[in-house]
Amino acid sequence: MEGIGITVTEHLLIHQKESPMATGRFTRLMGELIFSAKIIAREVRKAGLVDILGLTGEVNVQGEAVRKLDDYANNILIYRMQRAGVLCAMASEENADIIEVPDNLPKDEYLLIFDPLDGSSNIDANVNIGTIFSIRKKTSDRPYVTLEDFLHKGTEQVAAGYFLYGSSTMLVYTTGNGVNGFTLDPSVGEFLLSHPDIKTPERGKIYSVNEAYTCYWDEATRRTVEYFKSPENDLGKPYSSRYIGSLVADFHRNLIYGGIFMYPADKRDPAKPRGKLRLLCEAAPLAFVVEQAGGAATDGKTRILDLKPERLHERVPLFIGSRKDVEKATELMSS
Ligand code: P6P
Repeated sequence: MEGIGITVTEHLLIHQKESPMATGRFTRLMGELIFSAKIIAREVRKAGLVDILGLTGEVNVQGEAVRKLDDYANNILIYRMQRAGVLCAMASEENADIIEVPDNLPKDEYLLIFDPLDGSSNIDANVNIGTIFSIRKKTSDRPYVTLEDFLHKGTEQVAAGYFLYGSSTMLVYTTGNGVNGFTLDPSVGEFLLSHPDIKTPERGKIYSVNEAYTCYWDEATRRTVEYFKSPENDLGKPYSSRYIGSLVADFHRNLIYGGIFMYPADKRDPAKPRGKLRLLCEAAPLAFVVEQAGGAATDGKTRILDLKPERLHERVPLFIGSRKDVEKATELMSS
């Protein structure tokens, strides 16, 4: 009988015995995360119809105006994941401090870090947005969780990925054994394996950067971006410029087609000398995914996964995508 394809739950169970998370707790964690994303996807789909758009009047820790859908996604994830019974704490891009699982709820040793709705400034324009997640394990033997438990290198992630709310809803994630993509079939409410074993081209033809900030870049950054626009580059012709302004959407397109996404440091805001993107909830999870797909990610000098954060919301410059493009950018940034 013609099946409907492999569901993400089947995929998790097939690989559960091959993974260090063989106890089923990891499968349960992913199951709850997927359920939360289905709820968020439902709200994103109807955002244009219900008065859920617009501002809540609040401002998040990043100083950005919080839109209702942002808030909604953040609350859904916190509420559901606190009840998953496998976490001891979480950290959200929208919350200043870590979020512990209350004592009256079941706990375990996993930590979850997420950006609940990245690209949210595009919500009103119906542009693709996404949820980025990073799954780690508490390694300290303290009986309680502290901020220190989150401030570890990206190499310690046990899993990472993102949900993309676009023309279709997708889940792309890795547990360190390659990258797989799943597409939500809304008719049955299941994520089905649609992109097995994703590998990103070793050199792309696309560069993604917001060139409005050229005047704020240092000389090395300008030289690096100019390389991708030059007919003298290793591709032998200028790369195409593609910039959506929604990290998950820009990242996903480059993952599939090849290319490089850059968000360099700039001199715009003295409070953000290392750029806008966050290490723990954006750069590190996407760096894990891209490396597992054969790509690379650096801050212009150092491998993203080797960076140890000093603060929960630490920001880093990000050069991520096809390996040869990132290597070239890192070489030029360091020259
Ligand atoms: P800019 C969205 O607000 C976001 O955090 C990322 O999704 C996106 O890549 C970036 O900011 C866009 O920033 O400064 O180019 O508008």
